[in-house]
Amino acid sequence: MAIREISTKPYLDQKSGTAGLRKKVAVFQQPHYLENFLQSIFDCVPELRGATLVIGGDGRYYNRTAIQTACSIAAGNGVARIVIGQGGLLSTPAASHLIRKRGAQGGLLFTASHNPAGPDGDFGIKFNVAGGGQASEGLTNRIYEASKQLARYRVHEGGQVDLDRRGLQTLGGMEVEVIDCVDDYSQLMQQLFDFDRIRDWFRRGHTLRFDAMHAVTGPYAERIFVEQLGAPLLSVQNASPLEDFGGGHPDPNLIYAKPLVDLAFGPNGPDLAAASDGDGDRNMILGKDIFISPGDSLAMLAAHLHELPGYRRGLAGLARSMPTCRAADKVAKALAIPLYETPTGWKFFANLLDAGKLTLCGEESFGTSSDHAREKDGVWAVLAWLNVLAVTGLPVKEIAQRHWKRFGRHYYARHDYDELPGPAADSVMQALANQLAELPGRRLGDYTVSEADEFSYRDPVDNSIAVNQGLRVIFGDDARLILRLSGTGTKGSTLRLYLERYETRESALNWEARDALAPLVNLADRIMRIGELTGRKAPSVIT
Ligand code: VG1
Ligand code: CO
Repeated sequence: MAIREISTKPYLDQKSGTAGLRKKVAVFQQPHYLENFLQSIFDCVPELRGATLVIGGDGRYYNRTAIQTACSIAAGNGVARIVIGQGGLLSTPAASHLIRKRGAQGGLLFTASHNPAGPDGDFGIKFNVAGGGQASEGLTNRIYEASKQLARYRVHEGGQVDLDRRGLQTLGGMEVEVIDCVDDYSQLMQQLFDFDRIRDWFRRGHTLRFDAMHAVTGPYAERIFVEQLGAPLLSVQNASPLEDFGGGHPDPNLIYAKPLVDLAFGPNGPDLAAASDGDGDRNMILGKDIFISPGDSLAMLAAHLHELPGYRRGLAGLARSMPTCRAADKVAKALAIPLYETPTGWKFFANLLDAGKLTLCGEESFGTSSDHAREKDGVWAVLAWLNVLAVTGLPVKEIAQRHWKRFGRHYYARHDYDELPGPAADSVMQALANQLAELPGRRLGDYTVSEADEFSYRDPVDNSIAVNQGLRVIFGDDARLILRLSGTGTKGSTLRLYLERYETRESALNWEARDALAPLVNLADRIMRIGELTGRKAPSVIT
């Protein structure tokens, strides 16, 4: 048993996207593929030598194999201690918290989030840095550059980690600590939320249905909602994490979590229905007969957060990704706190959170979280809603309606065109880019374009600049159309069209989103000609 240096040839495609490196499982199974990428990380982050590293995954196919490889490479690179969730499981936010709590110099998260799993599905790796946030754009680029030059990796040969046995083990000179994947996380949640009050809410007969979609949040939901908060066992469904997520698509939205949506809109819907994704960082919130869009959820939580124990001091600031609807902006204004607009991807919130400029942030893609972690957090969002319901005593629908009355309503939808040939997707982007200069001032239907641009972002903390973050057509406060290319897909190109319309008239607050957005869909057709340029008659998914 020794540390060996193995010579290897670089792969040229190890470029991370919006949230880590995501590829088909078969790509990761190529000889040395995983080892190469991991070694590139260790080469770019020398602080890991002699330090603690957190490892976990969403439980998908190949998770256990990848974790064994990661342990050998970590031992080969002089990591002092590894902390791993039992069974190789850690939700993304729980891993982020552990990195912070243990003062680790980083974390390896094996997940492709909501992408389908199994031998023919996707696999992925995210590297998070000290402090718990995702590697910055700069670091992921350095890792990519290193991977293209890589000639050898260092590995500890012999021995395996027993992922199922809690406690301390060693691998070569490295300590390995296998821990319960929920303990630390649930302790943190108890500091942030009023568990007594939520228990009371359940005792008074209120109901929850949480869909873990056979992914990582099952154990978290059972422990927290059922054991600690006293919700009946049947409040959590699809609770056992499976390697193929039960053949499903653990993406909590109106399409992939349809059974839950039907339940919420059915005769005996629970007071709160919610779901999370593969790695536990997304959330969907529904009440009886109502779906709360992620942008609304962010705004409504912002308006109520100071009523919850962990947030009594108030909010330092709010942030949303650029395509996320501007509902949070209205709340920030009312609270007289700053609102930051960042590019898509949680990594852009990290600096603001570290600098204490932010308390709450979110994305339209069903992501919400606070400064308790450096990742979005599905179970946290559900607890926040439970706590708001318990404190206000109001149903979800009433909270939403009062909110819209006070702040106005942002109707919102995202249209995804999946698996397009790259050139077709690029041509749509290019066609819109070509019009940006001439759009401002033009009257289109009921709207006038106030601005049209390509979004770029200067980080207010380190002044780094991210360009090429999506195309925007803005109609003042009234509406926006946004177009960008996804950075998480593993097949072809995915085009995302985001539509937002703002209404303050009282008679216009309770429309169906689809009806409210119909005029904007027409406008988008006129300006962007997606159907004509891609041959697609309709989006693949509307959320
Ligand atoms: C998507 C979402 C983005 C999210 C990212 C990772 O990225 O739009 O908001 O942060 O997924 O989420 P893209 O580039 O495909 O639009 V997760 O839960 O997949 O880690
Ligand atoms: Co996710």
